[in-house]
Amino acid sequence: MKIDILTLFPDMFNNVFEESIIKRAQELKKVEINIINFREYTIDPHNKVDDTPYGGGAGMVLTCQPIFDCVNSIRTNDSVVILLTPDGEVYKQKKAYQLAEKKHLIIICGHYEGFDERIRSICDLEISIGDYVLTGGEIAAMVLVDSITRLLPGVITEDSHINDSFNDNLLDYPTYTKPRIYNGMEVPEVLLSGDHKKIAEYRYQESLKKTKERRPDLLEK
Ligand code: 6GU
Repeated sequence: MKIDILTLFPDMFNNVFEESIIKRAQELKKVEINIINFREYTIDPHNKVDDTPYGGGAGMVLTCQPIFDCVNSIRTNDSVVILLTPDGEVYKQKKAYQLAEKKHLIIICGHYEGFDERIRSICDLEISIGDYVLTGGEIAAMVLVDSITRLLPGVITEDSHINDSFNDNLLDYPTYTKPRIYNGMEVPEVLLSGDHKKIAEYRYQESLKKTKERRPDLLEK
């Protein structure tokens, strides 16, 4: 998979993808991540990428030209163009799985007070990462890249994400490792039993219990 991220703040991405699983995914050529400063595409003599809003109001608005020209120069028939904006569809694990199937993602980070409404016309998808407002789409882009990359075949073993929270709309079950007793707290006996059927049933019940307590909304789906 190839992921192009369009941003005015490329330095925000320094080192974020240079650690741990995303670093390894790039080394294994499972994903190629490019950070593109779309200011390089402006035709404005002063390198401007924003302007005042028609009708008045506070703040500066991203103009169409640099983003249109940048997207048009990199998009192919395989591209999915994603706009990151707080008024987009709220991002869920299901969408991460869908996007992990794609060949090429183009992720546009909105910024400042907003962007020209006509930018939406070149986007296939508008995504928000939750009901709060960020100063820009950069951190949301990092969230998308992380959550999608870990799902790509060969990046982590499938076993590691098949039981993730949110698969089947259930939160993850509790896990334990050595020692068996720590500060007086014991590992549940069933996990030491070696009875895999019993263990699976225990884990399912714990997932269900935790989801009922913490996220009853998930069970309604
Ligand atoms: Cl994608 N962008 C901004 N600016 N704020 C957000 C967001 C995105 N998702 C949640 N809040």
